Amino acid sequence: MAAGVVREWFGIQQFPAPTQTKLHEYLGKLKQENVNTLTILVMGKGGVGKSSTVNSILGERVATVSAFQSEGLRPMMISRSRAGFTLNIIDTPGLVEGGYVNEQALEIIKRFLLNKTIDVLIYVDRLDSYRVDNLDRQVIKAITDSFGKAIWKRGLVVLTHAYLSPPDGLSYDEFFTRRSETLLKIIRLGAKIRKQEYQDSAIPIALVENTGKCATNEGGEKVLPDGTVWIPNLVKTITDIVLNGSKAITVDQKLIDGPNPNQRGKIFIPLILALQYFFLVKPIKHRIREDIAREKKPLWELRDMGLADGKF
Ligand SMILES: Nc1nc2c(ncn2[C@@H]2O[C@H](COP(=O)(O)OP(=O)(O)OP(=O)(O)O)[C@@H](O)[C@H]2O)c(=O)[nH]1
Ligand SMILES: [Mg+2]
Repeated sequence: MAAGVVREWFGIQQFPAPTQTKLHEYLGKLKQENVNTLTILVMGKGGVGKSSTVNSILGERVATVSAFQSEGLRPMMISRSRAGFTLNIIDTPGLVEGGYVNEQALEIIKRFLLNKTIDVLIYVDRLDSYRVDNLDRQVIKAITDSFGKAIWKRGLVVLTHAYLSPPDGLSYDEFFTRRSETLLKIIRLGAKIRKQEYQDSAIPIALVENTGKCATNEGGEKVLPDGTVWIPNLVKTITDIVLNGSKAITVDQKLIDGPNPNQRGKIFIPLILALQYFFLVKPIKHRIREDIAREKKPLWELRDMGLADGKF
C-alpha cells in the first residue's frame, strides 16, 4: 500500500486527553528507535473479542463486531497514520469453529500475510473463561507451525471481558493470576517453548474491556477493577515488545510452506527401508530358507506331488 493512501489516525482523538498524551509518548519512543511502522496481527478463537479489540486500539469502529459466528473468512488490514507513524492492524477470522482448528481460515490468513512483516502478535482470549483444553493447545500449535516459534518472542496475550467480578470468592488479582498461568502454560506447551527458554522471555499479558461498562477514572480513562488504565497499558506493552530486541517476523513463501509434516520425515525413508531390510526382511528370508530345508513334507503334499507311495 502506498504511504499516501493511508488514512490519518483520527480515532486517537477519541481518547481522553491523558490517554492521548501517553499514546503520543509511546509512539515518540518508537520513532526515537527508528520504528516508523508497526504491524500488529490479531489472532485467536472465534468470538473472543478480536475485532472489538482492534476497534478499541484504533478508537474507531472499523472491524466488524458480531455476537454471532462470523461468516467471512477474510482477514482485514486497517492502516492509520499519525505524525509520520503508521499503524497497521490485521484483524483475522476466528481460528476455531465447531470444535476444530479451522485450517481453511489459517491458510487464508497465511496467504494474506505473504510478504508482510509482523511486528507484534496479539493472541486474544477471554479473561472470564475458566478452563483451557486441548483445543487451545491446538490453536497455539497451528499459529506456531504457521509462523515459527519465534513469533512468540513478539507475542502478547490480550484477555478481553476484563471488567468482571471473579467467582468463588477469589480476588481479582488471584483470579487474573490463575487464569493467566493456565493460559500461558498451554501456550508454552502448544508452542513447545521450554521452561528455561520461557523464563528468559516471558509472554506479557494485557487486560482489555471493550464494552462501555468499564469504570473510568477522573481523567475519563477506562479503568479495570485492579486499577489498570487498560488502553495506555496495552499500547505500552506493545511498545515494549517491539523494543525488546527480538526480530520481527517476515512472512515469506518459505515460512508459509513451512516444515510440511508430509515432507518432514521423507529424508529418512531410504534409511528406514534399509534398516527394515537388514533387521526384518533378511532374518525372515533366512528363517524361511531354514524352514524349507528342515521341512518334512506332510503326506497330503507328498500325495499331490505323486510321492505318497500309494499310502492313500
Ligand atoms: N463484555 C464484553 N464483551 C465483549 C468484549 N469484547 C468483545 N465483546 C463482545 O463479544 C462479542 C464478539 O466480539 P468480536 O469482537 O466480534 O469477537 P471476534 O473475536 O472478532 O469474533 P470473530 O471475528 O467472529 O471470531 C460481541 O458481542 C462483542 O460485543 C469485552 O471486552 N467485554
Ligand atoms: Mg472478528
